[in-house]
Amino acid sequence: MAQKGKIALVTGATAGFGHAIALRLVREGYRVVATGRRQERLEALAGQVDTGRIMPFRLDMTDLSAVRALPESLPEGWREIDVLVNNAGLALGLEKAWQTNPLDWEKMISTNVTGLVEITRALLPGMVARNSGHVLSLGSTAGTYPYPGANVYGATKAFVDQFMRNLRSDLLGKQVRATTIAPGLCGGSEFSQVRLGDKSKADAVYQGTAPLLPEDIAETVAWVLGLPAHVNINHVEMMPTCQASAGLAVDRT
Ligand code: NDP
Ligand code: 8X3
Repeated sequence: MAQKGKIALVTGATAGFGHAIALRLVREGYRVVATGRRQERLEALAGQVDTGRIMPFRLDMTDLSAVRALPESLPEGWREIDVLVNNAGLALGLEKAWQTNPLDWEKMISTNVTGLVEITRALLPGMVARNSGHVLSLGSTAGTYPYPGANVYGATKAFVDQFMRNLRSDLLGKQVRATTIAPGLCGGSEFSQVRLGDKSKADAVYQGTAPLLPEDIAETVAWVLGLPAHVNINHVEMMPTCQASAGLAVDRT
């Protein structure tokens, strides 16, 4: 197995994409550090695979001193992270910009942007020193295509994509890869429930659709990581077949 012995750290592994990605990477031969705030979920995830394949590690992405303390705070034998999957993130609300709660904006920025850049900054020196590694981040189609109510969420995802592209510029000449995966409508996760705060509203988002599923994202992550070392995928945009980008809007009132 090509990835045998390598270590991947997946943020936000307690639900949705991160949970599916962690399990998929174990199947690919990685040992996985699974992070998130809900410790019991991390323990349950680790219990789904052979002992020693997943290391549950509680980490709040907005706790910058904990994020900056990586990798030294990881248990011995788990510190040399080969692959960082920046997956933890959230959207809050769909209100128009002038109606939003500024605290929601702050939380999205501190998780999707600040936490993501800080953990990348913490783990990148090790990858560069070993001249081997891969940083893979979850962007979104919302980072490319605006829609009403996406305001700051979409902007955080645009940031992620440009951060990954700029990383590649800095990393030119190093065997450290950087990739954004930007999915569109994806069900089977807690994303819409977190965003809308209500299960029935969240279910309505996917009603009558065949959305992407967390396993589709995990499959894409495995594909990107499994490509030969001389191949860097910069950006993957993926949508379910039932979705397309909308046209520009014109106000005719
Ligand atoms: P989920 O809500 O199912 O999972 C989000 C994960 O992020 C959870 O494991 C949660 O863990 C973690 N998380 C959130 N805040 C923090 C925090 N402060 N510290 C640590 N972990 C945190 O969402 P998805 O799986 O759907 O989304 C995963 C990523 O993919 C996100 O970045 C999202 O923006 C992006 N995305 C989602 C799409 C979708 O349609 N679902 C489409 C495109 C991109 P815990 O609560 O335990 O801390
Ligand atoms: C999640 C996809 O369209 O809800 O990033 O913004 S969308």
